[in-house]
Amino acid sequence: MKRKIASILICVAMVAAMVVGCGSKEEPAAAPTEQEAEADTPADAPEADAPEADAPAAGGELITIGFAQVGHESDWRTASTKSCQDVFSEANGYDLQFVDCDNDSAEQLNAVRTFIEQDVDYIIIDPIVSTGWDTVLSECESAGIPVIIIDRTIDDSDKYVSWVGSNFKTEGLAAGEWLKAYTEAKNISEVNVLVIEGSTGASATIGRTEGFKEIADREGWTILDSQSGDFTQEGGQKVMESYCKSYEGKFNVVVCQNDNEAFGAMDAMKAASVSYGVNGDVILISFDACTAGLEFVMSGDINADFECNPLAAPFVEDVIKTLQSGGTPEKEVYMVEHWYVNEDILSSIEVNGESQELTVVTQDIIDAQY
Ligand code: GYE
Repeated sequence: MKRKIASILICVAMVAAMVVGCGSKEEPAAAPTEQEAEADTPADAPEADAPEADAPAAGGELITIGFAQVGHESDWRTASTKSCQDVFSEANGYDLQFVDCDNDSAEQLNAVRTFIEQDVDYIIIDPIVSTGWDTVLSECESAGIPVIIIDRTIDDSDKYVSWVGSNFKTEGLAAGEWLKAYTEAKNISEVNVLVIEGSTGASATIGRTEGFKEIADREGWTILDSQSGDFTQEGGQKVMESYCKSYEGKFNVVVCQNDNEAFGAMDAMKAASVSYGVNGDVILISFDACTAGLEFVMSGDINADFECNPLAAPFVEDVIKTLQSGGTPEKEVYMVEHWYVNEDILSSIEVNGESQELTVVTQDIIDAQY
């Protein structure tokens, strides 16, 4: 559907919007409850599979959406892609142009420019890196194509209508606060940490690094090293192999900034005869809490996993419906997330002065996860 038709529809739909209201759902960042932990979609998630009366496809034509996805580096990413493909299906009234940018920023800028040439109705970007966006977003603006940012943030431009994602710094702070409470509970006084970062320049990496470091500095922990494993299993394994050689016997905490890196790090530690997890010498912390990650939490191989929720597409659709009906969506929409642990020794932690629940992983939680 071309924007010219869309603008006519907007006028028609504005009346409906005035009746039904059009604010997108705004979720608090990470204030988990038991009930939410058991739910398989974010609390209050908009219906993802059935367009409503004022839905984009109301005019009978498909809404075209260009989605410049980061790549396919992790289980999280696979779930994010599937979430978008499920929601923005033809059956739901969309024509989705999906581009896997393979973690290549230049390719992602090209993809966005191709969407402009194709004159799509909306562009969704999950920014591989957080900078270098202002020029291309100005081009989208000049072409009159609304841009929605998903997952990672952009630091050097605000020329987009909405961002839907997670608070990565809060995730990092939560990991730090959990480690502080856990080491106190276990009477561990020396904390020597190795960090395996995500992809360099990604806001997810920057936020998780900053958040964790803030607590490490406050508590006087030693961060022995912090290198990128590029959010992949292979990357996590390689970095951990070299850490096991360089820091043999010197570390008791490993922080992997996503589950796939943790899978690789576990293989490397196993090969180097380093024991980890609840019965091991090394405390293993991870982020994402994908299904396989949670299985490792339940088995005690990963001590704690800080969830990042990839199922944002229903919220993005909500933004698009709001725009279609002439409304103004929220500029920022946060996903609901939970902090998962193996042991039942701490029930909550204080993050940013707020008490946040810790959830012990059960099979039901794993079965409901992405
Ligand atoms: O944690 C990781 C993925 O941007 C939050 O990217 C996302 C991160 C996620 O590759 O697994």
